[in-house]
Amino acid sequence: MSRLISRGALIVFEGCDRSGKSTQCKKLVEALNNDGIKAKLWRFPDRDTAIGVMISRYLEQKCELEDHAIHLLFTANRWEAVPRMMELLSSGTTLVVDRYAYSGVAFSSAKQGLDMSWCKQPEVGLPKPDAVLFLQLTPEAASERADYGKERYEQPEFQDRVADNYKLMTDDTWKMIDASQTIDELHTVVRAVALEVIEKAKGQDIGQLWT
Ligand code: 2DT
Ligand code: MG
Repeated sequence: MSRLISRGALIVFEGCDRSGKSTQCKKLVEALNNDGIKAKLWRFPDRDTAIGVMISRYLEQKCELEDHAIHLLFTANRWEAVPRMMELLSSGTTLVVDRYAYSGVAFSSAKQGLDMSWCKQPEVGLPKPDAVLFLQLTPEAASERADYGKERYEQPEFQDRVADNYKLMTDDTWKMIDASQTIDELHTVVRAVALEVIEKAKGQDIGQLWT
């Protein structure tokens, strides 16, 4: 199929807390834009929508929500963004996304009573990332960096279970990246990977996650 405009790539960052995802996402978008490549920073949860406001209150521990219910809100917060994401991707903008469905599944299924296959179901069919850049940090290095705040989930035991769950979701779109490097070293690696992914995505249709 020929296209008038080649599409942008969907590049997702995942990794444990304090692995540098937000910093690297921001630096990557800046670098791509400086190179004249259309790119936009995106993040989940998007706390600015009506659903996002509920999620944010939950994370700030201002309210309680049943575990399945909050899982579905996180997922709904992605689905509500899909029309806009698809519009941007097809008009040639690369999206650099800080957390995605993998966070959704890794965090929810770290709770008692929610299994991974149940957690994956509502995420099935979301736009499939062209690449998942997983910023990898040893538990020791992570705990040295960790400066957990007051948000829900910011505890070492919970984060260990999240890390185990991430491992169960790796597939051929995942690029494991050593996050113990300096910010600039890591950025150099990330940028090189992203440029390859953007080039490759041009000739491919966007897939559907977990179908
Ligand atoms: P940050 O805003 O610091 O990234 O923290 N989470 C995130 C979920 O439980 N499910 C999801 O679907 C997503 C995207 C991870 C957000 C916190 O919310 C968790 C940490
Ligand atoms: Mg956080």
